[in-house]
Amino acid sequence: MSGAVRAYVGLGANLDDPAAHVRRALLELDRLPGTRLAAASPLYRSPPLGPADQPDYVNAVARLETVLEPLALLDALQALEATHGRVRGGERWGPRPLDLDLLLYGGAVIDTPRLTVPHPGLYERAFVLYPLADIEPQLVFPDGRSLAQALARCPGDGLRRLGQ
Ligand code: A4P
Ligand code: MG
Repeated sequence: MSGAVRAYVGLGANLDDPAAHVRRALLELDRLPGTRLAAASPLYRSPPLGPADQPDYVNAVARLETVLEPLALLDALQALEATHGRVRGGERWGPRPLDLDLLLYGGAVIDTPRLTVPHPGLYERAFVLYPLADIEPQLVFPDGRSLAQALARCPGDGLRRLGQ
């Protein structure tokens, strides 16, 4: 696709067969308009960040090639969450059948009320950094820091790779 941007999406789920939600969402990302799934990490199980009284999460990271603008991509991700039965306005960091976070959009730095890119949790979350490293170990963030540096400071405690 000419003019396509490389975007990374974090997938998370911890309700109703979360691995199935994540696997289905990967296929659906490939079908978004103007978008192709270029790479997908293995699935991981991770203990919940935030309220502890919720099930473990299944997490993965996808690399997309997309011609969608950032806000159009966010709209598409939120619409996809809704088709997985996600109800907005629940508890922050609470359980959900599918959460899609736009982690990176090319080298863009975006700070608007609806969208912050890179995603603020990106640099310290094991369930984001380790799957990112599976698909792009040489990744450099827009501020010039490397994924390898972030990983060195982030223990993979509790993160377990799922069998496919
Ligand atoms: N928003 C701003 N920037 C972005 C972005 N880069 N990507 C806005 C996606 N959305 C972005 O998100 C709230 C609002 O953030 C959106 O309306 C959008 O305009 P949300 O998905 O409705 O709410 P949330 O997910 O409950 O809150 P938040 O702060 O986005 O939480 P996170 O960072 O998504 O974390 N533990 C484990 N182990 N694994 C997980 O995946 N996920 C969360 C949610 C908590 N604990 C977890 C995991
Ligand atoms: Mg979110």
